[in-house]
Amino acid sequence: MHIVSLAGGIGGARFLRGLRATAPDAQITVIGNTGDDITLFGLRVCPDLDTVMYTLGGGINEEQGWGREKETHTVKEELAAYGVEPQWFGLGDRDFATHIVRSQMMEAGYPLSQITEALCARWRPGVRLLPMSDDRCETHVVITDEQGRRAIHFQEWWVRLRASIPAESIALIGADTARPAPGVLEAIEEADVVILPPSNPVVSIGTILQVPGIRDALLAKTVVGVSPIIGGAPVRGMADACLTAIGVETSAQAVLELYGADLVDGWLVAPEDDGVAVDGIRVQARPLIMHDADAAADIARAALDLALDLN
Ligand code: GDP
Ligand code: FO1
Ligand code: CA
Ligand code: CA
Repeated sequence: MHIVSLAGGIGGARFLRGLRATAPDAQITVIGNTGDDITLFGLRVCPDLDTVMYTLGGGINEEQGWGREKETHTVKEELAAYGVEPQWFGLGDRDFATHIVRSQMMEAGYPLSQITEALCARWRPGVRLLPMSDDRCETHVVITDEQGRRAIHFQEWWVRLRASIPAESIALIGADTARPAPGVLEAIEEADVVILPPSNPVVSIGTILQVPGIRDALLAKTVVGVSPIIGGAPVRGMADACLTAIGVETSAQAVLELYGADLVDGWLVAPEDDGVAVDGIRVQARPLIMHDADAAADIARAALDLALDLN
């Protein structure tokens, strides 16, 4: 069986760990969000790809959900001692090595997809991890602050500002001309089922769906999604601020409608959201909090069973 899953960072990675556990014999291809990517100190940082790679590879900082376990911050302290900006983004020493390898390979002309494959040769995540695109496209957020109305990088809004200033709009710069990375459309074509994990519906799943060709390719497939919104709030993070920015209510119903009845065939919601309904979509209610690896595996199993049933 071939499963394709789109994924952002923490929500996607924890779900994928459950999916891998519940379907050990399946071939899983992950299409990762690269809209969060940013160049800092001359190095290319891919937070969501790295979160998936480290989580599935056993190197993640479990409490934080991103970055490496047993991390130290000597390089960050030394950069700060030089007064080098930005100081609001915390790269750890172990994590720096990943970005150095990636940037060196980019400088040598390798595309991100091949670089990601090379990095995964070390981490052996047990899935095939593909960036959504080899073309650079980054999420930017329009805000108004004391400097006036301007667009800033998504990371600055998310990490420095903690989404405290409302986003007036969110745009994926470069989306118009981005092409799906090699293997992405082929994997979707070959997939038996497609699963949308409980990732951020705007800046993770929404971003991947904006790469020309990906959404259209998914329409022909059986797609089951897991709601990242429970009882009108994100389980973790600030997805509500992203949904508000695009004029969508923070609810399991509204996220389903955002994805669309043409795309989604099945939708898992939490028990408190029982009653969510859209014509033509099979909705099931069940516990959706990934307390631990077992809980994540149960949720993944439910999503997979629903997809196979719909197939
Ligand atoms: P990020 O890139 O690190 O922000 O991670 P993702 O985009 O993959 O996932 C973030 C989303 O996951 C947030 O909207 C959360 O509400 C959702 N999320 C996190 N943990 C859980 C969980 O245990 N259950 C559900 N249903 N959603 C979760
Ligand atoms: N998130 C933070 O809240 N603060 C940080 O300093 C930070 C550093 C960081 C470094 C590498 C990495 O892969 C992720 C990092 N994150 C940090 C998380 C991440 O940037 C965001 O949560 C996501 O991009 C949103 O999905
Ligand atoms: Ca992300
Ligand atoms: Ca379909």
